[in-house]
Amino acid sequence: MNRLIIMAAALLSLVSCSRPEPSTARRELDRLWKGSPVEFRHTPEMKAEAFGIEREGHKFVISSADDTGALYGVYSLLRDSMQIPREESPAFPLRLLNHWDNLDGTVERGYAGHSLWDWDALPDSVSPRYLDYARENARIGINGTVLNNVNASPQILSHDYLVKVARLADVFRPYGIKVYLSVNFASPMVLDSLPTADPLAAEVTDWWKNKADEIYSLIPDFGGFLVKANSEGQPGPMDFGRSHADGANMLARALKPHGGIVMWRAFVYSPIDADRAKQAYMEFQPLDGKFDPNVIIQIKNGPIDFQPREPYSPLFGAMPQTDRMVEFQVTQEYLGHANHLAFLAPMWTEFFEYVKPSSLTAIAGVANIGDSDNMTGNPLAGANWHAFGRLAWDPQLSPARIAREWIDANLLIPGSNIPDSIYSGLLDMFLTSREAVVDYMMPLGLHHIFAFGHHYGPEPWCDIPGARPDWLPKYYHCADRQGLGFNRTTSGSNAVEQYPEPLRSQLNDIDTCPEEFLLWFHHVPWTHRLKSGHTLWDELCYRYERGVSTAEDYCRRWEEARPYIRPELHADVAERLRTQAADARWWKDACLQYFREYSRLPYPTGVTAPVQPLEQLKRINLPITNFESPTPALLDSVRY
Ligand code: BDP
Repeated sequence: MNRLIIMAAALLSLVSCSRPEPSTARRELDRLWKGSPVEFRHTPEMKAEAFGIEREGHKFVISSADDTGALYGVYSLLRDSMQIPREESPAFPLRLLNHWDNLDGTVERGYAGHSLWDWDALPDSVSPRYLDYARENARIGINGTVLNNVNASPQILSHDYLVKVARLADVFRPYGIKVYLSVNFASPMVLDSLPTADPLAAEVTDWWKNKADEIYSLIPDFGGFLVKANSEGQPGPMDFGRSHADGANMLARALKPHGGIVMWRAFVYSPIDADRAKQAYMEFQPLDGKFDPNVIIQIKNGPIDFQPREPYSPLFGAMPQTDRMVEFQVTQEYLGHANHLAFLAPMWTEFFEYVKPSSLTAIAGVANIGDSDNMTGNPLAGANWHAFGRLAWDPQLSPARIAREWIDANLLIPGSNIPDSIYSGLLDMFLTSREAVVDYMMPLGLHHIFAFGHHYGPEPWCDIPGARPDWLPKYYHCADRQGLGFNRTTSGSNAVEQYPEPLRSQLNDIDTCPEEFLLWFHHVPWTHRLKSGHTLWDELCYRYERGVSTAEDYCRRWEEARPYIRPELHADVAERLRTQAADARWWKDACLQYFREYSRLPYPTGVTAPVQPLEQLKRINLPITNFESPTPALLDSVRY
């Protein structure tokens, strides 16, 4: 009897000390690896979201301080059960997707169909795809999602919508994902007819405080707000004579009692007549140190706007007393939409060569996700969603490793014995693809020579009477009889001054400026010799030519890999790659003929002369909106 009591007491004390098993982690394990020899160990001294994996005899032990860490450990073990023991923790505490989804179901700059969020059906009906979405994100460590477009409808803060948002938050919570919302600064005026949205007016402060209380009563772990203010027509504190700091701090104070944050975007167009590349810095740098601790300034990776290649935004180094985060664009607004292969891990790791991850509090990626069957439109674009999450977790991961992970899990027929040479050809396609896009669209630091509006094809000649000059290609390429490129040196707009030494002097000197940024910082004479020994004109021609031949080569490699690729993907991707190659020729023909009107130089040997006359290319009109990608059939019909 005594022994029984002692045993029961011992058992009871065991139960009370140990935590229950992390249920989502166990469920995922049972779903993906039934009967697996895995034990979870609660290790309170570990960091939030971190995990460790080790072997004990025949079993694997996943240790973590919290359930999310355990879940991440499961996905990590499934990805790699060889490198054990290991311990991992995320580089950035906040790793978010930004959806540019509108409440009417369209997705701004989204090329994967409509929004995944079925607002009409919510909250009563919950699509099973929300769970798929949560799992996909948790698999790569994403822990937050901003559900709606930065060009935000005030309606998202109405009670009806908040109830729908709460339902989504319930689905995502077990997967460690918090929900955030983009908010419109004029919401109090639109939703409740307040006479003002002045952040210093008491009625406005109260409105936001009450709104925050309402949100947290529905969603206790709500993440916070993302704000686009005083940019591209969006309302903001400056409409009321206040600063970005006044606006951001007012919202931050409403959220603070609940633990929420404000991500305030630095993507602005000042009314001032300065070089577009200087504006965010000019507007925000003087505000350094004026933001509340729960405000983070969200800065696009480059100073202009998600171009195929930009130098890093100098604002990252100019606000040491303010929390900063980077905004990458996963959706390919300027990189061929859902048609082109452009694996973006190399672009993002290039950014981290200049901006130390440890200087950033968080990381956001503008999502490339929609309601298409595979959620990303182009099946290969799934690799960019994967890459974003993986780099948000560990920015030191190599693009090759990330690409391999994705190819192995998503492209190849399981068990297919793909020969090494074909596999490395495939891998190389991913790793070179971003540079190929740069070559055939905007080599040597050219930027923003896209067609107005849809940002798909070339339009370096574009002129729209009445448009802001800094929305037009000529503002950026500055082609004339002397040369090409934007002079941002001390003799020009002096944007170089925003960079620290010694980089500033390096960029300022035409001979030391990295050639990939040459035309970003310099107006270069057509006959100036580059490192290759070629003149600028010849090098420009060679780069366009190289871009075209690389894109054509992708079609051949893809065909070669056919026996090893999942059949349901092969034909779809083959058609997109054909379109990519045709688009590359379109870019080359349009840009070289147009710039040649200024250089008046012959095409160098080895560069095939453009096929379609410039006048014909200028007439191409793509009737698409900024919510869709042109189909191959549409492109063929307008081009030939
Ligand atoms: C530009 C997009 C536009 C976005 C804007 C932004 O063309 O659709 O609203 O950025 O980031 O790249 O706010």
